Amino acid sequence: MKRRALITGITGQDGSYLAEFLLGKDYEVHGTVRRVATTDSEHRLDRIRHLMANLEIHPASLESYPSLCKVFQNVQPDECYHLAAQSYVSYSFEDEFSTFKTNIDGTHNVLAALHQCAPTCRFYFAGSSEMFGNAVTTPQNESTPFHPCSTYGVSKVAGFHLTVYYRQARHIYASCGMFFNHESPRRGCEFVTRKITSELAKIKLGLASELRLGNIEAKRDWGHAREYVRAMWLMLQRPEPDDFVIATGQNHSVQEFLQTAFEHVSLDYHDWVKIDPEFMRPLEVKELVGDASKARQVLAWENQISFRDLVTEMVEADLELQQQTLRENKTLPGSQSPGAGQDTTTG
Ligand code: F7E
Repeated sequence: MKRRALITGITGQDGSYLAEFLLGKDYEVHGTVRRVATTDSEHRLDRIRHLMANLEIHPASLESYPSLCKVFQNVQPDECYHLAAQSYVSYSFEDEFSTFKTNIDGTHNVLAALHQCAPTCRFYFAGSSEMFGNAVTTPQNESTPFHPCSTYGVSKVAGFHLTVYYRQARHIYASCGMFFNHESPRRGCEFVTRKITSELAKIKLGLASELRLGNIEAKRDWGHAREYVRAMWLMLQRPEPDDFVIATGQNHSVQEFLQTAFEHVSLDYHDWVKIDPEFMRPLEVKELVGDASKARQVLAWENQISFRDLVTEMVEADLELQQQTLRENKTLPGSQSPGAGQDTTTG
Protein backbone atom coordinates (compact mmCIF):
# COMPACT_ATOMS: atom_id res chain seq x y z
CA MET A 1 0.00 0.00 0.00
CA LYS A 2 1.15 3.53 -0.75
CA ARG A 3 2.45 5.55 2.19
CA ARG A 4 0.38 8.64 2.87
CA ALA A 5 1.81 12.08 3.67
CA LEU A 6 0.04 15.24 4.78
CA ILE A 7 1.77 18.58 4.21
CA THR A 8 0.58 21.78 5.86
CA GLY A 9 1.84 24.74 3.81
CA ILE A 10 1.98 22.67 0.61
CA THR A 11 1.62 25.82 -1.52
CA GLY A 12 4.87 27.34 -0.24
CA GLN A 13 8.42 26.93 -1.53
CA ASP A 14 9.25 23.97 0.73
CA GLY A 15 5.79 22.42 0.47
CA SER A 16 5.97 22.32 -3.32
CA TYR A 17 9.46 20.75 -3.39
CA LEU A 18 8.49 18.26 -0.68
CA ALA A 19 5.31 17.27 -2.57
CA GLU A 20 7.42 16.65 -5.70
CA PHE A 21 9.94 14.63 -3.70
CA LEU A 22 7.29 12.47 -2.00
CA LEU A 23 5.40 11.84 -5.25
CA GLY A 24 8.74 10.68 -6.66
CA LYS A 25 8.88 8.18 -3.79
CA ASP A 26 5.39 6.95 -4.70
CA TYR A 27 3.62 8.49 -1.69
CA GLU A 28 -0.03 9.48 -1.74
CA VAL A 29 0.38 13.20 -1.06
CA HIS A 30 -2.24 15.33 0.70
CA GLY A 31 -1.98 19.01 1.52
CA THR A 32 -3.94 21.50 3.57
CA VAL A 33 -4.60 24.97 2.20
CA ARG A 34 -6.63 27.85 3.56
CA ARG A 35 -10.13 27.92 2.08
CA VAL A 36 -9.35 31.26 0.43
CA ALA A 37 -6.61 29.55 -1.63
CA THR A 38 -9.12 27.21 -3.21
CA THR A 39 -11.16 30.19 -4.39
CA ASP A 40 -8.10 32.02 -5.78
CA SER A 41 -6.22 29.03 -7.19
CA GLU A 42 -4.78 31.09 -10.07
CA HIS A 43 -2.30 32.81 -7.73
CA ARG A 44 -2.21 30.89 -4.49
CA LEU A 45 -1.66 27.42 -5.92
CA ASP A 46 0.97 28.62 -8.39
CA ARG A 47 3.89 26.56 -7.08
CA ILE A 48 1.95 23.27 -7.13
CA ARG A 49 -0.06 23.80 -10.31
CA HIS A 50 2.06 21.23 -12.21
CA LEU A 51 1.38 18.63 -9.48
CA MET A 52 -2.32 19.23 -8.90
CA ALA A 53 -3.50 16.13 -10.81
CA ASN A 54 -1.53 13.96 -8.37
CA LEU A 55 -2.35 15.74 -5.10
CA GLU A 56 -5.30 15.68 -2.72
CA ILE A 57 -5.98 19.17 -1.41
CA HIS A 58 -8.02 19.78 1.75
CA PRO A 59 -9.22 23.16 2.97
CA ALA A 60 -8.27 23.69 6.63
CA SER A 61 -7.12 26.50 8.86
CA LEU A 62 -4.29 26.33 11.38
CA GLU A 63 -6.49 28.41 13.66
CA SER A 64 -9.28 25.83 13.61
CA TYR A 65 -8.67 22.65 15.58
CA PRO A 66 -11.91 21.04 14.28
CA SER A 67 -10.92 21.65 10.64
CA LEU A 68 -7.54 19.98 11.26
CA CYS A 69 -9.16 17.07 13.13
CA LYS A 70 -11.40 16.47 10.14
CA VAL A 71 -8.41 16.28 7.79
CA PHE A 72 -6.45 13.89 10.05
CA GLN A 73 -9.58 11.78 10.52
CA ASN A 74 -10.21 11.49 6.78
CA VAL A 75 -6.63 11.17 5.53
CA GLN A 76 -5.08 9.02 8.31
CA PRO A 77 -1.57 9.99 7.18
CA ASP A 78 1.57 8.02 8.00
CA GLU A 79 3.65 11.20 8.03
CA CYS A 80 2.73 14.84 8.63
CA TYR A 81 5.06 17.67 7.61
CA HIS A 82 4.01 20.85 9.38
CA LEU A 83 5.46 23.62 7.23
CA ALA A 84 2.67 26.21 7.32
CA ALA A 85 3.68 29.33 9.22
CA GLN A 86 3.95 33.10 9.18
CA SER A 87 7.56 32.79 8.01
CA TYR A 88 8.50 36.39 7.22
CA VAL A 89 10.72 37.65 10.05
CA SER A 90 10.23 41.35 9.20
CA TYR A 91 6.46 41.01 9.37
CA SER A 92 6.72 39.47 12.85
CA PHE A 93 7.97 42.86 14.13
CA GLU A 94 4.82 44.47 12.72
CA ASP A 95 2.31 41.94 13.98
CA GLU A 96 3.47 39.90 16.97
CA PHE A 97 -0.06 38.68 17.67
CA SER A 98 -0.84 37.06 14.33
CA THR A 99 2.67 35.55 14.24
CA PHE A 100 2.06 33.86 17.61
CA LYS A 101 -1.46 32.83 16.66
CA THR A 102 -0.38 31.15 13.43
CA ASN A 103 2.96 29.74 14.56
CA ILE A 104 2.30 28.74 18.19
CA ASP A 105 -1.45 28.10 18.37
CA GLY A 106 -1.36 26.69 14.82
CA THR A 107 1.39 24.21 15.71
CA HIS A 108 -0.43 23.27 18.91
CA ASN A 109 -3.65 22.68 16.94
CA VAL A 110 -1.88 20.44 14.41
CA LEU A 111 -0.18 18.41 17.17
CA ALA A 112 -3.36 18.08 19.22
CA ALA A 113 -5.41 17.04 16.14
CA LEU A 114 -2.76 14.49 15.15
CA HIS A 115 -2.69 13.10 18.71
CA GLN A 116 -6.48 12.89 18.81
CA CYS A 117 -7.22 11.55 15.32
CA ALA A 118 -4.07 9.86 13.94
CA PRO A 119 -1.78 9.14 16.91
CA THR A 120 0.59 6.83 15.03
CA CYS A 121 1.31 9.46 12.36
CA ARG A 122 4.92 10.73 12.41
CA PHE A 123 5.23 14.51 12.79
CA TYR A 124 7.83 16.89 11.39
CA PHE A 125 8.08 20.44 12.71
CA ALA A 126 9.76 23.12 10.59
CA GLY A 127 12.03 24.79 13.13
CA SER A 128 14.42 27.56 12.13
CA SER A 129 17.92 28.94 12.62
CA GLU A 130 16.10 32.07 13.84
CA MET A 131 15.64 30.14 17.11
CA PHE A 132 19.39 30.64 17.70
CA GLY A 133 19.12 34.38 16.98
CA ASN A 134 22.23 36.24 18.05
CA ALA A 135 23.85 33.05 19.29
CA VAL A 136 26.82 33.15 21.62
CA THR A 137 28.65 30.31 19.82
CA THR A 138 29.49 29.77 16.16
CA PRO A 139 28.65 27.60 14.28
CA GLN A 140 25.28 26.64 15.73
CA ASN A 141 24.36 23.00 16.33
CA GLU A 142 21.63 21.07 18.19
CA SER A 143 23.16 22.00 21.59
CA THR A 144 23.43 25.75 20.95
CA PRO A 145 21.21 27.73 23.38
CA PHE A 146 18.32 29.66 21.83
CA HIS A 147 18.47 33.49 21.77
CA PRO A 148 15.66 34.48 19.40
CA CYS A 149 15.64 38.11 18.27
CA SER A 150 12.14 38.36 16.77
CA THR A 151 8.68 37.16 17.66
CA TYR A 152 9.08 34.84 14.67
CA GLY A 153 12.12 33.29 16.41
CA VAL A 154 10.25 33.15 19.74
CA SER A 155 7.31 31.41 18.03
CA LYS A 156 9.63 28.80 16.50
CA VAL A 157 11.26 28.17 19.91
CA ALA A 158 7.75 27.59 21.30
CA GLY A 159 6.94 25.27 18.39
CA PHE A 160 10.14 23.34 19.07
CA HIS A 161 9.23 22.92 22.76
CA LEU A 162 5.67 21.87 21.84
CA THR A 163 7.12 19.24 19.50
CA VAL A 164 9.40 17.88 22.25
CA TYR A 165 6.51 17.98 24.73
CA TYR A 166 4.26 15.91 22.44
CA ARG A 167 7.14 13.48 21.94
CA GLN A 168 7.79 13.06 25.67
CA ALA A 169 4.36 13.47 27.30
CA ARG A 170 2.02 12.25 24.55
CA HIS A 171 4.38 9.66 23.02
CA ILE A 172 3.98 10.98 19.49
CA TYR A 173 6.79 10.40 16.99
CA ALA A 174 7.68 14.10 16.61
CA SER A 175 10.93 15.55 15.19
CA CYS A 176 12.16 19.08 14.61
CA GLY A 177 14.36 20.30 11.77
CA MET A 178 16.34 23.44 12.62
CA PHE A 179 16.74 24.61 9.07
CA PHE A 180 19.03 27.46 8.13
CA ASN A 181 17.99 29.73 5.24
CA HIS A 182 17.08 27.80 2.11
CA GLU A 183 16.24 29.48 -1.15
CA SER A 184 15.30 28.75 -4.76
CA PRO A 185 13.51 30.32 -7.72
CA ARG A 186 10.28 29.47 -5.82
CA ARG A 187 11.20 31.68 -2.85
CA GLY A 188 8.74 34.50 -2.10
CA CYS A 189 9.85 37.93 -3.33
CA GLU A 190 9.69 39.38 0.21
CA PHE A 191 12.82 37.43 1.23
CA VAL A 192 16.11 39.10 0.46
CA THR A 193 17.57 36.57 -2.01
CA ARG A 194 14.53 36.49 -4.27
CA LYS A 195 14.00 40.23 -3.86
CA ILE A 196 17.51 40.69 -5.23
CA THR A 197 17.19 38.25 -8.15
CA SER A 198 13.70 39.37 -9.19
CA GLU A 199 14.61 43.06 -9.10
CA LEU A 200 17.94 42.38 -10.80
CA ALA A 201 16.09 40.71 -13.69
CA LYS A 202 13.91 43.82 -14.05
CA ILE A 203 16.97 46.10 -13.94
CA LYS A 204 18.75 44.01 -16.57
CA LEU A 205 15.74 44.20 -18.90
CA GLY A 206 15.27 47.94 -18.35
CA LEU A 207 12.10 47.51 -16.29
CA ALA A 208 13.44 48.90 -12.98
CA SER A 209 16.06 51.45 -12.10
CA GLU A 210 17.09 50.66 -8.52
CA LEU A 211 16.97 48.09 -5.73
CA ARG A 212 16.33 49.23 -2.14
CA LEU A 213 17.65 47.05 0.67
CA GLY A 214 18.24 47.14 4.43
CA ASN A 215 21.26 45.69 6.23
CA ILE A 216 23.50 44.17 3.56
CA GLU A 217 26.19 43.30 6.13
CA ALA A 218 24.00 40.51 7.59
CA LYS A 219 25.37 37.01 7.03
CA ARG A 220 23.30 33.90 6.45
CA ASP A 221 23.93 30.22 5.72
CA TRP A 222 22.07 29.83 2.42
CA GLY A 223 21.27 26.40 0.94
CA HIS A 224 18.95 25.17 -1.81
CA ALA A 225 15.38 24.33 -0.70
CA ARG A 226 15.16 21.36 -3.10
CA GLU A 227 17.97 19.63 -1.20
CA TYR A 228 16.62 20.57 2.22
CA VAL A 229 13.21 18.90 1.86
CA ARG A 230 14.97 15.55 1.48
CA ALA A 231 16.35 16.04 5.00
CA MET A 232 12.77 16.39 6.33
CA TRP A 233 11.88 13.02 4.88
CA LEU A 234 15.11 11.37 6.09
CA MET A 235 14.35 12.59 9.61
CA LEU A 236 10.99 10.81 9.66
CA GLN A 237 12.54 7.53 8.45
CA ARG A 238 14.67 7.17 11.61
CA PRO A 239 13.56 4.52 14.13
CA GLU A 240 13.32 7.19 16.86
CA PRO A 241 12.30 10.87 16.62
CA ASP A 242 15.12 13.39 16.95
CA ASP A 243 16.09 16.98 16.14
CA PHE A 244 18.60 18.04 13.49
CA VAL A 245 20.36 21.18 12.28
CA ILE A 246 20.27 21.36 8.47
CA ALA A 247 22.75 23.82 6.95
CA THR A 248 25.62 24.14 4.48
CA GLY A 249 28.21 25.16 7.10
CA GLN A 250 29.17 28.28 5.10
CA ASN A 251 27.76 31.75 5.37
CA HIS A 252 27.80 34.77 3.09
CA SER A 253 26.74 38.37 3.54
CA VAL A 254 23.79 39.87 1.68
CA GLN A 255 26.45 42.01 -0.02
CA GLU A 256 28.19 38.86 -1.34
CA PHE A 257 24.84 37.58 -2.64
CA LEU A 258 24.32 40.91 -4.40
CA GLN A 259 27.79 40.91 -5.91
CA THR A 260 27.51 37.31 -7.17
CA ALA A 261 24.06 37.95 -8.68
CA PHE A 262 24.92 41.26 -10.37
CA GLU A 263 28.26 39.99 -11.69
CA HIS A 264 26.45 37.07 -13.32
CA VAL A 265 24.70 39.55 -15.64
CA SER A 266 27.77 41.81 -15.94
CA LEU A 267 26.40 44.63 -13.75
CA ASP A 268 27.96 46.37 -10.74
CA TYR A 269 25.52 46.36 -7.82
CA HIS A 270 26.97 49.67 -6.51
CA ASP A 271 25.32 51.40 -9.49
CA TRP A 272 21.83 50.13 -8.63
CA VAL A 273 21.48 49.41 -4.90
CA LYS A 274 20.30 51.99 -2.37
CA ILE A 275 20.27 51.39 1.38
CA ASP A 276 16.84 52.25 2.75
CA PRO A 277 16.16 52.44 6.53
CA GLU A 278 12.65 51.14 5.80
CA PHE A 279 14.12 47.66 5.37
CA MET A 280 16.22 47.69 8.56
CA ARG A 281 14.89 45.54 11.41
CA PRO A 282 14.49 46.85 14.99
CA LEU A 283 16.64 43.93 16.13
CA GLU A 284 18.86 42.15 13.63
CA VAL A 285 20.40 38.68 13.69
CA LYS A 286 23.84 39.67 12.43
CA GLU A 287 25.27 36.31 11.54
CA LEU A 288 24.21 32.67 11.42
CA VAL A 289 26.05 29.57 10.27
CA GLY A 290 25.02 26.00 10.96
CA ASP A 291 26.93 22.87 11.90
CA ALA A 292 25.07 19.95 10.30
CA SER A 293 27.55 17.23 11.39
CA LYS A 294 24.82 15.27 13.18
CA ALA A 295 22.69 15.20 9.99
CA ARG A 296 25.74 14.10 7.99
CA GLN A 297 26.50 11.26 10.40
CA VAL A 298 22.99 10.05 11.28
CA LEU A 299 20.96 10.88 8.15
CA ALA A 300 23.79 10.77 5.58
CA TRP A 301 22.46 14.15 4.41
CA GLU A 302 24.76 16.69 2.85
CA ASN A 303 24.15 19.64 0.56
CA GLN A 304 25.63 19.47 -2.94
CA ILE A 305 24.55 22.75 -4.55
CA SER A 306 27.10 25.55 -4.06
CA PHE A 307 26.27 29.15 -3.11
CA ARG A 308 27.30 30.36 -6.58
CA ASP A 309 25.14 27.75 -8.33
CA LEU A 310 22.15 28.68 -6.14
CA VAL A 311 22.53 32.39 -6.96
CA THR A 312 23.00 31.66 -10.67
CA GLU A 313 19.92 29.42 -10.84
CA MET A 314 17.80 32.09 -9.16
CA VAL A 315 19.05 34.89 -11.44
CA GLU A 316 18.53 32.81 -14.59
CA ALA A 317 15.02 31.79 -13.50
CA ASP A 318 14.00 35.40 -12.82
CA LEU A 319 15.41 36.58 -16.14
CA GLU A 320 13.39 33.89 -17.87
CA LEU A 321 10.25 34.83 -15.91
CA GLN A 322 10.58 38.52 -16.79
CA GLN A 323 11.25 37.73 -20.44
CA GLN A 324 8.20 35.48 -20.53
CA THR A 325 6.07 38.28 -19.00
CA LEU A 326 7.36 40.63 -21.68
CA ARG A 327 6.55 38.12 -24.43
CA GLU A 328 3.04 37.56 -23.04
CA ASN A 329 2.41 41.31 -22.79
CA LYS A 330 3.49 41.73 -26.41
CA THR A 331 1.13 39.04 -27.65
CA LEU A 332 -1.92 40.36 -25.75
CA PRO A 333 -4.25 42.14 -28.21
CA GLY A 334 -3.94 45.93 -27.93
CA SER A 335 -1.14 45.74 -25.34
CA GLN A 336 2.24 47.40 -25.50
CA SER A 337 5.39 45.99 -23.95
CA PRO A 338 6.40 47.91 -20.81
CA GLY A 339 9.05 50.52 -21.46
CA ALA A 340 12.32 51.11 -19.63
CA GLY A 341 11.94 52.19 -16.03
CA GLN A 342 8.44 50.75 -15.76
CA ASP A 343 7.83 48.12 -13.11
CA THR A 344 6.09 44.76 -13.52
CA THR A 345 4.92 42.34 -10.91
CA THR A 346 6.26 38.83 -10.72
CA GLY A 347 4.93 35.88 -8.80
O1 F7E B 1 16.52 38.17 5.45
C1 F7E B 1 18.61 41.19 5.45
C2 F7E B 1 17.74 40.93 6.65
O2 F7E B 1 14.07 37.99 5.07
C3 F7E B 1 17.86 37.76 5.41
C4 F7E B 1 12.98 32.92 6.64
O3 F7E B 1 12.82 31.85 5.75
O4 F7E B 1 15.24 32.28 7.04
C5 F7E B 1 14.43 33.37 6.65
O5 F7E B 1 14.57 34.46 7.55
C6 F7E B 1 18.77 38.91 5.82
C7 F7E B 1 18.33 39.60 7.13
O6 F7E B 1 15.41 35.94 5.74
C8 F7E B 1 16.64 43.23 3.18
O7 F7E B 1 17.83 41.99 7.60
C9 F7E B 1 18.64 43.27 4.03
O8 F7E B 1 19.47 39.84 7.92
O9 F7E B 1 15.64 36.82 3.49
P1 F7E B 1 15.33 37.26 4.86
P2 F7E B 1 15.57 35.67 7.31
O10 F7E B 1 15.11 36.81 8.12
O11 F7E B 1 16.98 35.21 7.53
C10 F7E B 1 14.95 31.71 8.33
C11 F7E B 1 15.83 30.50 8.53
C12 F7E B 1 13.51 31.44 8.54
O12 F7E B 1 13.14 30.51 9.24
C13 F7E B 1 12.56 32.46 8.02
O13 F7E B 1 11.25 31.94 7.94
O14 F7E B 1 18.72 39.91 4.83
N1 F7E B 1 18.03 42.16 4.50
N2 F7E B 1 17.80 43.95 3.22
C14 F7E B 1 16.79 42.10 3.99
N3 F7E B 1 15.81 41.18 4.13
C15 F7E B 1 14.65 41.38 3.46
N4 F7E B 1 13.67 40.46 3.55
N5 F7E B 1 14.45 42.50 2.64
C16 F7E B 1 15.42 43.45 2.48
O15 F7E B 1 15.24 44.42 1.76
